[in-house]
This record gives sequence, C-alpha cells and structure tokens, in this order.
Amino acid sequence: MLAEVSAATDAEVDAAVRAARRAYDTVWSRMPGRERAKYLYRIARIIQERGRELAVLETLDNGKPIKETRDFDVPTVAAHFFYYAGWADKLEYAVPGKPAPQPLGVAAQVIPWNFPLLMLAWKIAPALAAGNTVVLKPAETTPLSAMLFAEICQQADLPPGVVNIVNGAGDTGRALVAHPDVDKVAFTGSTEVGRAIARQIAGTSKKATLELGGKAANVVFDDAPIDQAVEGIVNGIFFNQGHVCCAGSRLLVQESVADEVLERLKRRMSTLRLGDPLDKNTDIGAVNSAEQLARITELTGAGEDEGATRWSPACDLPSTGFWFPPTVFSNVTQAHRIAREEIFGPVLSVLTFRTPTEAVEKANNTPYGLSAGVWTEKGSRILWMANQLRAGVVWANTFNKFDPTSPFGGYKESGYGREGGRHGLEGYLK
Ligand code: TXE
Repeated sequence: MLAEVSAATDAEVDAAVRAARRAYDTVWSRMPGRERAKYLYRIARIIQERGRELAVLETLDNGKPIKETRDFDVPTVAAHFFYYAGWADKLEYAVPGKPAPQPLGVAAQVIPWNFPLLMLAWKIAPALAAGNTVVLKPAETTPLSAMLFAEICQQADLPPGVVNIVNGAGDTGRALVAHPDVDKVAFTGSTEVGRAIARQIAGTSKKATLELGGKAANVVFDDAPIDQAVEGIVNGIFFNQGHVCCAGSRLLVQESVADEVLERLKRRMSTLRLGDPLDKNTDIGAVNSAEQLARITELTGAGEDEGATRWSPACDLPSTGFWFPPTVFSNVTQAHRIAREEIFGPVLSVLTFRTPTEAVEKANNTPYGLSAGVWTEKGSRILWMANQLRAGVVWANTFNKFDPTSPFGGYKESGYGREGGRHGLEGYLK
C-alpha cells in the first residue's frame, strides 16, 4: 500500500462547501479578473517547477508510465492553467457592448482515477478563471496528486477557501453533489454514476456538466498512410493502458486492407514494453485497481466466449500489482459485448467495413458519442465523416490529441456540456 487517506464525513463536506461560499462572497467573486489571473499564472508556474515531483507521485498513485505523466499529463495540466489564466481578465470585455458574464458560485467537482491531475485541471482552471470557488473530490484510488495540488495553491498564496479538496468514495461524492449551497456540479466518470447525479440534481437550480464513458471508433480507410495509422491505433488504445474515456477501442478497418493493418499492428504491439511504471522506457504500466482488472478480465472472457479471436504478444507480467497485456480481438461482430461495452483497458476490438456509409453506420452504432478517428488521405472524406459521426471530437489522421484551446465533450450517453477552450468557461458562467 502506498498511502492511507481519510474519507471526509458529511460534516467535513459541509465545512468545505461553507469555506468555498465564504471565499466566493468575500474575496474571489469581488476580485478583478486580472488579479485572479495572477494566481492562476502562479499556480501554472509552480506546477512546472514541481513537475518532476508531480509526475512521480501521479505514476506511483495511478500506475501509468512516467513517460506519460512527465511528457503529457503534467505539461498539459500547466498548459490549462496558463490558458485559463489568460481568460480571467478578458471575460469582462469579451463581447463589446454586452454586460460581463457572472460566475455561478460554488462548484462541486467529482473526478475519476484515470487522469487524476489532468481532470483536476480541466475542472479547477476554468472554474477559478470565471470567478467561481470549488470543492473537488478526487477518486478514492488516486487522491495524492490533488493533495499536492492543494499544497501548491497554498504556495501560490491562493486565498483560503477558493480551492477545497475532500477525499472519499461515492458517499462523499453524493454528499457533495447534494449540498444545498452548491451551484454547479461537474462530473467525469462512469455513465451509471453520471445518470445518478443527473437524477439527484433534477428539480434543483444546480447546473451540470457530465463527461461520461465512450466506445470510440477509429476508422481506417484503404488509402490511409498505414504506418501512421498503426501508430495512431496503438496510441488510441494503449495510451494510459486504455483507461481513457475517448480511447479508440473499436478499430473499423476497410476490408481490402484489414489483413495488412492487423499484421502490422501485431508486429508493433510486440515491441511495446510493459512493466515498472517508473522506468522511463515503459510503454504500458499497471492497471489502476483490482476492480478495474476484474472488469477487463470479465469482458475479455466474454469476447472469447462469444467467438472473437484473441491475440496478445508474449509478455511477462510482473508478479505483484495489477497487469493486463496489450490485447487485440479480431473476428468481432457488432453484437459482441467487447464491441458494445466500455472495457477501459488495453483491449482493441477489430471490425471491418466495405463502404464509407457502412463505416459511419457501424461507428455510430453505440449509445456513446465522445470521440472518433478517421484515417484517409482524402480531405473531402474527412469533412464528410466529421459531419456524419455523432461524436463530440473527431480526430483526422491522429488520435488522443488534447489542447486547452479545444472543447471536449460527448453526444448521447457520453454526457453533456463541454470542457476546454472558451466553451469550457461557459459551463461556469451565467
Ligand atoms: O467510476 P465511478 P469507477 C468508466 C469505466 C470504468 C467504470 C467504473 O468504464 O470501468 O466507469 O469506474 C465518484 N455520487 N469510467 O467505478 O464510480 C467516485 O468516487 C457522486 C469512465 O471508477 O463513476 C469517483 O470520484 N460521486 C470514466 C468518480 O465518481 C460518485 C472515468 C468516478 O467513479 C458516486 C472513470 C455518487 N453516487 C471510469 N459514486 C471517464 N469518463 O473517463 C461514485 N462517485
């Protein structure tokens, strides 16, 4: 065990919300945007300065490779604070002749374990820039980087009560969402809990942003640059062990190139290094928890039982911890559970198509709609696909690209509201 963290009681959740309310009323909502910006810039710089420490802590807590926390998570977190700092003093003047938008008040933010620090940044940076105060609950298996972030807020002299962190599991999250003095709820996690939160706040005046599960299609046409596409497929599903809501977990490949793509993909998968997440050469780290490993194991078992063909490269799994090898299923049909349900692990399901229309039908044949990828040399086809695909994000000849300036969010059961970019601020303003 790495650490033990105490769960907040209802009274402690109440104290945190009250602190946030007090800070909102007396300090934060009254402060000029340019002053708020100074704090956000300061936080961004301290994140950069303490980047190594944050990366190591995040890797220890989550199990993802240090290569990712060092080169992706932490720099992207800093980028979000820099980006939203830039908005804080522009809001008053964003639309000439119109009154300045107002903050909502106290935001309750509940986040998952797959990108603990990045999800915190997606939530806290726009909320603070817009003038809200926050109470954030990290996931129960990954609370540590949020606590280090709280220390960074103190180091930046952020006024007390502007950012509050409460720990705990679902009960703490429920108490936080239910608190009468909360004005806004922002949640990222499972569709099931997202639905429960939507029911819980129905009939109240609380606003909500929900970012839920996904089952993204990564569509490869026969004119795609195959080497580049294979890299995109690997990144799409094996980045962060596939614990990614927008993971390209369904590969849709045009029939004429399906054998070639699968062959090259297997060869590339054989070069992936699984093991010690703190080793900078590691590509695939540990699964975050026993529960998540059980879920991946159950669904991959169902894939075999239903007749799909399973393949993994030979690889030694470490004897302690939770591990799952990179896995690809071919001969998958749309009826298979592995084609319909979010696995949230390093497991790819391969389906084929003949025509662009069939590709669209299959890609959209899911209750989710968070993201999709398209690989083709034809610009006109990219635009056509982007319009046809019912997904909040469509990547063309790339995958899993994130930038603070771009909005992110779902269609259908992947949730509602957008995070990132200017759209991300709108969820914290009235
Ligand atoms: O999610 P939960 P879990 C998917 C993925 C995964 C599955 C289950 O498929 O296998 O969900 O993961 C808090 N009121 N995603 O169980 O339970 C909880 O403490 C308020 C997709 O980890 O949704 C944690 O902080 N809060 C996803 C957060 O909700 C509650 C990321 C998420 O946990 C609560 C994670 C309640 N009633 C899992 N119950 C994505 N969209 O990226 C729990 N929580």
